[in-house]
Amino acid sequence: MQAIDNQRITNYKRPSFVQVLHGQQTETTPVWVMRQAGRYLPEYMVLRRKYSFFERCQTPELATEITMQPLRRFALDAAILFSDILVVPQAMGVEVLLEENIGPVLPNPIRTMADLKRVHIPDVSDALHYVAQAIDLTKVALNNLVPLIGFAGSPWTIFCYMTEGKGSKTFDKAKAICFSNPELATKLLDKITETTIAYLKMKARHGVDALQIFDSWGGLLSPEDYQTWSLPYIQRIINAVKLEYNIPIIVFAKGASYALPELAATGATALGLDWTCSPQFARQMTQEKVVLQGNLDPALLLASPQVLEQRVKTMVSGFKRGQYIANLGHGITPNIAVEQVQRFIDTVKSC
Ligand code: 1CP
Repeated sequence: MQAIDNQRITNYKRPSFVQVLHGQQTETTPVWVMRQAGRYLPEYMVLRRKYSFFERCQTPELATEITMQPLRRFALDAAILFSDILVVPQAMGVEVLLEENIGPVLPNPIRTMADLKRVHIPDVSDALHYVAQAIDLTKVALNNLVPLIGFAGSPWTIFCYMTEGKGSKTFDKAKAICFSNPELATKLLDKITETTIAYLKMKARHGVDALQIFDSWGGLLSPEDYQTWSLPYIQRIINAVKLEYNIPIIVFAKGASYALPELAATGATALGLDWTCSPQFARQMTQEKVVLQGNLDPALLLASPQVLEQRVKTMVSGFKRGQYIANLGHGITPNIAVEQVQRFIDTVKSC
């Protein structure tokens, strides 16, 4: 395969991300970027033109290469395995396509009890073996110098796509199922949860250093509904994984800062924050129970260098050293210049 070297990292060791998650002191604030492997990188675009999205996810050499791309440019403190949250519904028997200019499309969404019969709990070591292989390969490339994050969507966020059939600003069809057919909603969420537990355990078994659960659409729920339709399923995952593995778990519930106290009580090691809450508010809501991660508005990477630097400094000093991992408040967008990512990382390191 051309343009792929899966070259090992040899020159630097970056332990601070794992140290912070294990409650240890560090000299610098660890930093990584959500969606750091993605479309703002010209070298990603080269592979994107040559291979389809799921080819990139399902070919371990390609997934490894894309995981490594941002690490060759930037002194990031963690790698995140290139994949997608939607490989899980795919493994459960639901077709998922990624359409240009539209995004994920699930042509046959789950809306009835009859539809639910099509959904199964797979043997993840079979259906998602390519993810395990990509982890093995990436671990070799990372050479124990940079930690690797494995991830999954939260059951609620996966449920949103499986019922709605595509991305949405409101996911009102997904919510309608919860409100009008709670039995169906619960049964589907149970299946997703069981699959996700097995999936994350597999990742832990293959040696990822931390897990992140993306509850990207958690914030679409009211505080009351969050307690019913998202939190208990995340709790089940944390309990099940922690029972077998001593691995840090980060929960990123976008737009759901109202649930920070409950999320801090789940046993999660760290909570990811979006930019709609201040460091002071997040700390007050969570006390000293968890590490906090975030939360620069990704749009600030479009600001002038001076404004970006000043806002990063304010953010880092707001969270204070220790129990903190710097990141954006959501994924980096394709229109960001690589120099601004460099500036973001350098500024965190200068604080
Ligand atoms: O090249 C392309 O056009 C594909 C764009 C793309 C990429 C780079 C998609 C499609 N997924 C990914 C990779 C991806 N997805 C990663 C890689 C690791 C990294 O962070 O570098 C991760 C962690 C995800 C997770 C993901 N996929 C989430 C949760 C995180 C978030 O941003 O909230 C979600 C919601 C998805 C669904 C998804 N997959 C792809 C897109 C464009 C979307 C979002 C669509 C929507 O808004 O509904």
